[in-house]
Amino acid sequence: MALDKEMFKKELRQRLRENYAMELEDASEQEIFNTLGALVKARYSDAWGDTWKYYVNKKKKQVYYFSIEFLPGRMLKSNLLNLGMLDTAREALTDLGIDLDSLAEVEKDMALGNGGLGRLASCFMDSIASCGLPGNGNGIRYDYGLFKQRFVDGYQVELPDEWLQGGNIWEVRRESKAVDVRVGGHVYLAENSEGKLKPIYENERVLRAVPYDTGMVGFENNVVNTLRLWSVEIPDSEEDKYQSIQGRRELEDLTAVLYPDDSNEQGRLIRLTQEYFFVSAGIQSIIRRYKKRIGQPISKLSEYVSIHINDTHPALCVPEMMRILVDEEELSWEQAWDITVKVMSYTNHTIMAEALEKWSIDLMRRTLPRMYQIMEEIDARYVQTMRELHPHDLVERTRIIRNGQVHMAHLAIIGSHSTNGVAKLHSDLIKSVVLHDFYIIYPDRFNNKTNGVAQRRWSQIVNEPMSNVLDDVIGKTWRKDSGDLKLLMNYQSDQVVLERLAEAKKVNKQKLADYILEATDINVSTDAIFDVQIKRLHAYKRQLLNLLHIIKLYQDLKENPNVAMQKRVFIFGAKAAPSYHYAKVIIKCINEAARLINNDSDINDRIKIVFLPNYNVSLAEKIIPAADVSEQISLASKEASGTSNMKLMLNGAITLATLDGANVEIRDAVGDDNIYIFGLTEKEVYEYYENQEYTAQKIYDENAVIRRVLNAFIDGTIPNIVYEGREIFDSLIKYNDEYFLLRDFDSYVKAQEDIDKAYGDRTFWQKMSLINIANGGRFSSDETVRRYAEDIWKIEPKDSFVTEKG
Ligand code: NBX
Repeated sequence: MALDKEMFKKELRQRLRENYAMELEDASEQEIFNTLGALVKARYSDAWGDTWKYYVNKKKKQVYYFSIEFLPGRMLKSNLLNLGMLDTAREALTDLGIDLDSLAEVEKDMALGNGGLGRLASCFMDSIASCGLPGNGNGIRYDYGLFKQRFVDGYQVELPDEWLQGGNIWEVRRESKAVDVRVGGHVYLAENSEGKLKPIYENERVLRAVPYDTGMVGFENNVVNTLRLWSVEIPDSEEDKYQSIQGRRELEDLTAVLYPDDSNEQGRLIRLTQEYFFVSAGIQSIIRRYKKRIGQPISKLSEYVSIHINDTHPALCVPEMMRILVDEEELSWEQAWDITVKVMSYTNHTIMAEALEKWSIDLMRRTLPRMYQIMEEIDARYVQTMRELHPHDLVERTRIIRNGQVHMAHLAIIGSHSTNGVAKLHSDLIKSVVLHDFYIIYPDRFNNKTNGVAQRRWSQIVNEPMSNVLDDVIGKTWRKDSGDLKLLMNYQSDQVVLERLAEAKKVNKQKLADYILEATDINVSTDAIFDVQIKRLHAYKRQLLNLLHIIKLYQDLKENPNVAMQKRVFIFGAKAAPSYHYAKVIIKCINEAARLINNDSDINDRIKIVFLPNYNVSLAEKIIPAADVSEQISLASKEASGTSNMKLMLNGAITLATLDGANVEIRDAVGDDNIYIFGLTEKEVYEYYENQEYTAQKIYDENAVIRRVLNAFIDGTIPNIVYEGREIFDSLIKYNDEYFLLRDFDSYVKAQEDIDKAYGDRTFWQKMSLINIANGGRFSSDETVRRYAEDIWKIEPKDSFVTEKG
């Protein structure tokens, strides 16, 4: 039964009394939040159970999305929206003198991910439920999420993210579903009484994996799927082995922290154990459930279960499934392999060589001896089969165990039936360059699934002013089917609509300006262009190119204060991996440039730099609705897809981009006239690599503008960066500018000048903005997961569910 405003208020008060013996008027924000959370959870708990029963009773094939990262951010408003309660809750709380938006700020961000990959996993969880698809997440419940970022004297400082302090109202601990995971020790094979070879474990450690489940609420469809995150504990049977505090600590450390590096796998023992821990726990629980609830022979597993490997971190799914099928279910190797390949599918998220995961044989063998044996067997059989079909060197290059290392991407491709990239360009590059050898061997396994974003969160929830205008202009159907945003195209010349959208943008900009003032003490004007670059800090993403352009503007203005140009606020949000020295140097330089420019009275507020600390999902929700310009300026070929590009366009920002990742598809969606493209194409980048003819020094010598900008890093123009400035300078000149910043600089500056002019023509700009919103619907993760469901997972939506439930 739907909850009306009065009932809502009554229930909230009642629950407060029951849980805290308190009246609303005396409760703290945290207490009210917890109570509201419990109320919301109670509203979906029946549907959660019913969804599960439905899948089991109908023997629905289900997908399990294995990801070592999930990045949901806050869940209160999203759950309220999906339950159709957002407006009621807002009004009821207003009556009680409580502002929903400030109350929502009490919730700690669930930040169990680094960036795009983890956020994508969470967008998929939302969309899978909202499309009524039978799908669940499987991951790790880290006690500490991604570090909190502060700036001290312009340097990044990392603090622990204690997100569980104050409790997590959404999760349910399911002790009864715990499983044991075995690591370390030795394994050898011995014949059992029936003459079968069985693994014997010696001196292994047993870890108890306890699941915490969180409901993934679908949008107004009574579907609630499950995100299952595993936490480590000491099993009762092992208690006497863990008598020292240090021993206990070591074990409990396993799920304590998320590794904060989003590119460099450092081959750490704990990381490898983390990977195996959630993979083994997840697969064991799937098999247990399958046997108990589906009751079909194990040989039919692939008809009921699909497992998705999100990047290579869960690639041990392949040998772990083999272990269970062969060692425990006693299937033949051939039968087990056939099932495993049918069940597994894999997504690649990067072509950057340093991010391709490899483990030394030695570490693998010591940490996961049985896994290693199985991978050796997979590798040997692969070589044997392929040798008859392909040249020797091709087979050698593609095998799993090679040069003393285990190649996880090879394992994932060989052990699954589908490998996909995350944008058209990326998927093409995978086939033609990075994984070309595998494409020769398995041409049918490769496919593309362009990323998408949870549109309800990234439009309706974060941008109410815009959403209200859309409702008035095109009706409300876009809220369920974002394809209907297209209807807005009919209004591209409607002055009234353009003005209303511009007003909404202004409201968002003012809100962000208030936040900026509060967080950084910097005053910014909403008349300025809000130019936004928000993503992890990486050399290839080229935040430094953005900075070089800002320094140029600064120098132009110093030279001639009368230069005609729009006011601009350059907004950055970015965390650097704690061990990524160069990225941290860039942060320091941006912060020092900010201090210089923001306080220079000659500049007179015409340009400002705002580097907001601690970029995370909640901060993204504040920045994105207020953005005018979306910086997507990675070196072509390096960014697999990007997803902030999609969120920003959906909120009416104009994209300034290289032809990289999904930017290419954004251009196709909005047309050349509604996006600013610059820089080398991916083809040209590869030509430079082939001909080895790039010389940054030459550009520096010949281009006076670039020379002046670069000199600012070493001649004291930007203060307090004696060492950092030199490092930047050397990276560009002495070490020849790995990401071609100097090569793309002129065309970037030109594109920025075009943007400056365009912004001066109000109607022209507003029309571009409208066209971006109208075409943003194409990048909905609803569409993306439907494609996965149809092409890869072979699962079907539960479309009749709502009517069946009555
Ligand atoms: O995945 C990102 C890509 O860089 C983006 O282009 C893409 O849009 C996004 C979703 O497909 N990759 C990413 O975020 N990687 C990681 O976060 C990562 C984390 C840990 C790790 C390696 C990579 N060991």
